[in-house]
Amino acid sequence: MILTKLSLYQYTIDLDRLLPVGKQRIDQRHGLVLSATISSATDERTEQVEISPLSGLDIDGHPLTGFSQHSLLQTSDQLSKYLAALHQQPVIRLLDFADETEQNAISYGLSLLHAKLMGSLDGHSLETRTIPLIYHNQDEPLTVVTERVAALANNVHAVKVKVAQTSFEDEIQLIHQILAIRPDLKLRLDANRGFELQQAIEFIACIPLHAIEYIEEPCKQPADNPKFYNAIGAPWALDESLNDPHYQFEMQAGLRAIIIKPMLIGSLEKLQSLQHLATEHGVRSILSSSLEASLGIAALSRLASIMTPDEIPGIDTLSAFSQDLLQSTGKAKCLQLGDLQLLLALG
Ligand code: OSB
Ligand code: MG
Repeated sequence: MILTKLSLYQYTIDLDRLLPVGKQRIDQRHGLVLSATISSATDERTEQVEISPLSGLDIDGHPLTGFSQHSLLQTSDQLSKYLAALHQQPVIRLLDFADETEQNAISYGLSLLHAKLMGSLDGHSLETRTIPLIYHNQDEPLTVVTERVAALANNVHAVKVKVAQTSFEDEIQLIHQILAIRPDLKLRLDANRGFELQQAIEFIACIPLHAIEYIEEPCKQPADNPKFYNAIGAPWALDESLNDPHYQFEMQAGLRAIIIKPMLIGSLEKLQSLQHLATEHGVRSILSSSLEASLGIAALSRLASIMTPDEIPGIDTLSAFSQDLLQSTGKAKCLQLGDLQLLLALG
């Protein structure tokens, strides 16, 4: 099977509501779509993948920090060079470039494209499950958030709540309101490294421990996370820490889950080895979005149903997108390739 057609597109999609990226907010998402056709004498198959590094500017014009290390331009530049080298080559060569690049979004995208072209993601359930993402934008009344909680389906058993964003009092109040509306809900809190050790302990002390599934990155200094657990007994999860190119899985007191964002981590092989190490230590792996559009979210959902069939991925971020991208999820407009900006076409 030879890569006979390769094309690269860029999309821009406005968001209907602001999405959190750590403490920052974005109102628009940009990314790339890579389309590839493989051909043999008798057969042909075309697949697309989304490659959207989480970088660029927030609503105040500040660069997003702590997520993808490369800009969209660096990504499209390197991809353009790779595609020229891949054109008319065997499909397996995608994996060589996935290994070679230091850009994790490209590594993920090329290895995902290989898997899709080989049919490895075919035939798994399309049922989309997600953990609702609850956060309070400063310009909205709190009732918007509580109404959203009240509207949650009964088969929703956990929600993700952003904390360490506004004031201690407001956030504790919000969490108590959530639990008053739905006492059965388990909380996946996410502090994005927003608390000093002592603040994290004091915050968690105000929430019933049995309601807490885990808190993502509670402490500013990740080395404090085990101390946090030893002080208060609340399990925690790693997210941002995995973005460090030198991150190596290491078991620590209270570590309950790792939040795997494939677009930030890299190839499917790398995701699987990370998951394997975590599983060996009884640590859960939760796949989660890097704010991809619907094409990327559909792939993530497929991947989660294969890699982590017993876990629900964190992909509720798609609900903020004003348009779908190639894969319809029922939004009024679903962008097609012809609607996107063509950057490169080979074959
Ligand atoms: O803080 O976990 C985060 C998305 C992009 C960047 C950072 C984060 C997120 C999410 C994704 O929260 C949604 C989820 O994990 O449920
Ligand atoms: Mg997080």
